[in-house]
Amino acid sequence: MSTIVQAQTQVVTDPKGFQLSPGNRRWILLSILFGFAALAFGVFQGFVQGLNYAGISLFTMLPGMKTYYEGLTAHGVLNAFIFTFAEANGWLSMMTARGLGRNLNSKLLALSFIFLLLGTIFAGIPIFAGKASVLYTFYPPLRAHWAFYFGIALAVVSTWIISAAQLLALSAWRKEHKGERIPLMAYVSIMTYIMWDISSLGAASEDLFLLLPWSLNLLPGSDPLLSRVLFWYTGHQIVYYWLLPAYVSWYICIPRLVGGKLFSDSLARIAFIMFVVLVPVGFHHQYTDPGIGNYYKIAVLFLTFAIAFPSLLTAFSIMYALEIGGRANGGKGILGWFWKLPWSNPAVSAQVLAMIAFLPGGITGIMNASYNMNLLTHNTTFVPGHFHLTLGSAVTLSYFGIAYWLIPYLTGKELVLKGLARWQPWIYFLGILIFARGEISGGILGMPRRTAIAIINYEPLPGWKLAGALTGIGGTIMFIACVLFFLVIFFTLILGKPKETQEDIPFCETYLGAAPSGWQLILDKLSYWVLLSFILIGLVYGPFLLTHLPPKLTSPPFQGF
Ligand code: HAS
Repeated sequence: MSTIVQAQTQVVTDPKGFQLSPGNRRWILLSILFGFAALAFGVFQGFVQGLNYAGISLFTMLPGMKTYYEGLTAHGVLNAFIFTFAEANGWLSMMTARGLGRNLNSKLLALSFIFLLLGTIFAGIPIFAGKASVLYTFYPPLRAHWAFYFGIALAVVSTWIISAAQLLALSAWRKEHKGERIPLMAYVSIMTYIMWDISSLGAASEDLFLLLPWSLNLLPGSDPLLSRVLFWYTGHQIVYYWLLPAYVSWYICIPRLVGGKLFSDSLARIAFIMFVVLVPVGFHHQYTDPGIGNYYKIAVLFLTFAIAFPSLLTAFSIMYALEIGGRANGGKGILGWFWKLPWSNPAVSAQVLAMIAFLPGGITGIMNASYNMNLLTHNTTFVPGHFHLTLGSAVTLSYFGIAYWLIPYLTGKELVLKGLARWQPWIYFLGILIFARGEISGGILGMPRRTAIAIINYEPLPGWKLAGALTGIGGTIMFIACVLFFLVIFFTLILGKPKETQEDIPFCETYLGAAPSGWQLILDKLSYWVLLSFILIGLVYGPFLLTHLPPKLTSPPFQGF
C-alpha cells in the first residue's frame, strides 16, 4: 500500500461542506419517502406471492385483490418501477447536488415528483380495479386499461426530468470550473441517468406509440414481437438503473463509512462508462423467442458477459475499500479485516450484506445469460430467485442501509429504535437466503414462475414442495424485516429527537484520485460515450428494426376485464 501515490481527492467540489436548499431538501425527502411507501404496498403483495409457493393461497384476502395476477402486477409495478424510480430520483439528485456543490433546480425536482405521483395514481387505479393484470412486463396481446400505460409513461418522464435537472446543473458547473474534472460523486450519479435516458427509449416508445394508442383503439392491433424487443431493450438496462444508485453508495459512501478509501477514481469512472456503452443486451431475455435470428442472440450473449465485467471491477474496488477499513480497525490475516468492519452500524451492515447477496445474484445472472443454461432456467422460479438476490437484495438492502443515515440527514432527526435497526438487515438477509434457495432449486427442478402454484390442478413435480416451502418461509422473514424497517423510519419521522450536529454526506477519499491531465480526461467526455453507445445499439438493433419495420399491427387484444 505504501507504493500507492496519494493524489488529490476530486470526489466533491467543496469538501468543506454544502447546504441543500430547502426546496431541494423537501422534494428529495418526499421522493425518498414516497418510494418507501410504494415498497410497503408492494411487499404486502410479495408476502402473499411467497406464500403461494408454499401452497397457501391468500391472493384474494388483500384489499382490492381479486386474482393472483392482479397481485403480481401490483407487486412488480410498485417494487420494480415506483419504488426504484422514486429512490433513484431523490438519492441521485442529492448526490449530484453535493458532488457539484450546487443545488438542482427545485422546480424541476417538484415537477418530477408530481409526474411520478400522477404516474403511480394512473397506473395504480386500473391495477387495483383488476383492469391491468398484465404484469410489470405488460406484453401484448395482453391489454390493460389505457390509464395503466399512461401512468407508466408519466413515471418514466419523471426520471427524464431528473436527468435534465442534473445536466443543467452540470453545464452551469462547467462554466464556473473550466478545465476541471467532474467530481466523482456527481459523475457517477449523472452517468447513471445518462445510461437510463438511452435505455428507457425502447419501452417508452413501445408504451407511447404502440400500447397507449392501441389501448384507446386507435391502432388496429398490436405487434407482440416488436413490443417485446422494445421492452427488453429497456428491460435489461433497467436492472442497472436499479443497481447503479446502490453502486453510487458503495463507491462513494461505503469506503468512508467503514473507515477505508476508494482505490481508484478512474476505475470507478470506467465501470460507469461501460454501463453507458454496453446498452444493447436485451435480447438475452428473448433467447427462447421465435422471430429473432441467431445473430442477435449470439451478439448479446457476448455483450452480456461484457456488461458483467464492470460489476467485477466494482467487486474488486469495493472489497479493497472494505479491506482497508477493516485493517485500519485492527483486522489481521487474510479475512480478519472482515470481522472488524463496523457491523453495529446498520448503514454498513445492510450494504455489506447486500453486496454478499449480490455475489450469488450476479452468478445466477451469468448462468441465465449462458444460452444453454437459459433453456433450463427461463420461465422458471430460478429467474425470480436471481432477481430477488439482485433487485430484492443488492438494491433494496442497500436502500435500507442508505436510509439509516439519509433520513436523519434529510430530516435533522436522530434515528430511533437503533437496536431494531441493527437486527433488521440480518433478518432480511436470512430471509433472502432461504427464499432464493427455494426459488433457485425449484427453478432447476422446473417449478414455473408467474404461476398460482397454490391452486394448480396437477401434481407438483418431486422437489417442488420443499422448494416452495423454503420460498414461503424466506418470503415471510423478508416481509417481517421490511415491516421492522418501516417501523424504524416511521418512528424516526414522528419521534426522532433533533440532531445536535448536522454531519455532511459521508463521501470517500481515493488513493488514486482524478488526474488533472493525461489520458483520464477522456473519461469526462460524456458525449463520446453516448455516441459509442448509440453506434453499438445501431449494430445490434439496427438490422432487426430494418427488416421488421413497419410494425405488424395484426394481433387482436386479449383483455381480461
Ligand atoms: Fe438479471 C433476468 C442476466 C444482473 C434483475 N434479471 C432478470 C430479471 C430481473 C433481473 C428483474 O441473461 C427478470 C426479468 C423478467 O421478469 O423476466 N442479470 C444478468 C446478468 C447480470 C444481471 C448477466 N439482473 C441483474 C441485476 C438485476 C437483475 C443487477 C437487478 C438489479 N438476468 C440475466 C438474464 C436474465 C435476467 C439472462 C433473463 C432470464 C430469463 O430467461 O428470463 C450481471 O450484470 C450480473 C453481474 C454481477 C456480478 C456480481 C458482482 C458482485 C459484487 C459484489 C461484491 C461483494 C463485495 C462484498 C464487495 C458479476 C459487485 C464481499 C465481501 C466478502 C468478504 C465476500
